[in-house]
Amino acid sequence: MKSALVTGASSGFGRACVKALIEEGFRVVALARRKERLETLKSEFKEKIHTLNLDVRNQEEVFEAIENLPREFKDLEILLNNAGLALEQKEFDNLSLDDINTMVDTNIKGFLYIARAVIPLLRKQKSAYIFNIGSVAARNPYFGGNVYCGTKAFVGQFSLALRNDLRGSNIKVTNIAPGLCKTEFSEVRFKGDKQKADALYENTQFLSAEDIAKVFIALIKLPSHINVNEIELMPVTQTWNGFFIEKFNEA
Ligand code: NDP
Ligand code: 8X3
Repeated sequence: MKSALVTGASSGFGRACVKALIEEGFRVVALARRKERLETLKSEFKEKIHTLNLDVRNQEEVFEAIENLPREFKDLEILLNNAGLALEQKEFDNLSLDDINTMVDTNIKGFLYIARAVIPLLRKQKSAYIFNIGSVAARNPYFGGNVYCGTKAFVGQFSLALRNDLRGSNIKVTNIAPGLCKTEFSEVRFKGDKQKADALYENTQFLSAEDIAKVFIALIKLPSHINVNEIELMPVTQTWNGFFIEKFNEA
């Protein structure tokens, strides 16, 4: 049976993709920090799931856990490198150093630890597939996006560059860059302020985590010779807001 590893499996895109992969006949290694959420997945999917309760920022734990995967989960063919977060939406110079570090350490460094630990396993397969979760924020700077936008731009460029390094390996790489999608993302960003988070999704149509999972599964099912480098998706209700132009007040 084919295996996949999904980071950020306790919520949102990750959890929806775990379920979709299992429906497609994969065994899944599900990684996240919240143990109780992982236990719920384990009790639902039993032997089809192996849970890794860890923080992607912990370099040592990441490498140790992946090195010691049970034999029946070690033949990884798919990596969904998805765990990530935004914190706050305010001017960079008002952002705390803790928040800056958490975003960089999770979205860039933790993301790289996972890729670095898993790619040697993917290389052992006849073919394999790496999905990185970027964002529309990578190419569309918005007020207060600063560090988060930068981390997702990193994911996008790293994904493209990685394809060069993997040439000849039969490992595909796709950067999936979603727009507005209702998950726990905004609650995390606004640090539990549910009202502020909900306001973003009020009176509009947003993407769901299941929508992302559908796109993910459709990509997996493409013919083996096609590599989709990047895919950006938004709800139809979302477009761009254009440039902001400062107007001087006349005296
Ligand atoms: P959620 O907040 O619902 O899920 C985030 C997941 O990441 C959780 O499972 C969380 O698990 C995990 N995670 C966060 N930090 C860590 C860590 N240090 N170690 C391990 N796991 C971690 O948000 P989404 O599903 O929306 O987000 C998934 C990805 O999609 C993120 O990279 C996000 O930036 C990106 N994205 C989201 C969009 C949106 O509008 N929702 C749009 C574009 C991109 P736990 O807390 O249990 O560790
Ligand atoms: C999440 C989408 O626009 O809130 O990556 O940054 S956005």
